[in-house]
Amino acid sequence: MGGLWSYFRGLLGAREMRILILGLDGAGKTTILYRLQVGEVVTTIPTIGFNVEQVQYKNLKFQVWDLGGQTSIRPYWRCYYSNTDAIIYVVDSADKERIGISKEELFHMLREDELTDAILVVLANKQDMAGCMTVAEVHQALGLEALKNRTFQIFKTSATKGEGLDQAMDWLANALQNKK
Ligand SMILES: Nc1nc2c(ncn2[C@@H]2O[C@H](COP(=O)(O)OP(=O)(O)O)[C@@H](O)[C@H]2O)c(=O)[nH]1
Ligand SMILES: [Mg+2]
Repeated sequence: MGGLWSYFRGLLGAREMRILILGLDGAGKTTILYRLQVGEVVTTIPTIGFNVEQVQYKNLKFQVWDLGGQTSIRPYWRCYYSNTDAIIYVVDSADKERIGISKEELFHMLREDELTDAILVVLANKQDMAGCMTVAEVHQALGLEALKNRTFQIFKTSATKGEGLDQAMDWLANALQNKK
């Protein structure tokens, strides 16, 4: 990385921008958050019991938590949805078993009123793993052709190798700039 802040420079100093990094556990979200090298990651555990990892750089705030699992805590996610500018949705391309759950979670979330205008970046992560789904297969398995009226793009990444993230962040920074 390293290019991140040159991409986002045009957005700094404007109003606060909020970016959520979401996906099933094990998809690679925390790895990506650290890869972005935004600053110190602070983990908070709200009393209702899910981990929220957060980093802030100037007016840019990234927040991360795991989807899936307990449905009882779902309503509390809403506390974090307001004023969300973008969602980075991370998928483990090697996890064919749970891609259906990942799809359900994604569309469940996109139905939230407060996320109507959020830009969506899907990262087909773990592309370095043998036998993983291609980016086209992930697109298909998530049913992304059904997306309407949403600024959206999918990228292939390997968070551990640091591949593909620059491209995705470059696109996102541009999309945010156009939205501003
Ligand atoms: N091979 C491979 N492993 C990855 C990649 N991204 C994350 N991982 C690994 O997958 C596991 C889960 O990653 P983590 O970031 O904790 O996932 P999270 O639960 O979504 O935050 C860790 O062992 C990571 O090292 C990737 O692109 N390729
Ligand atoms: Mg994590």
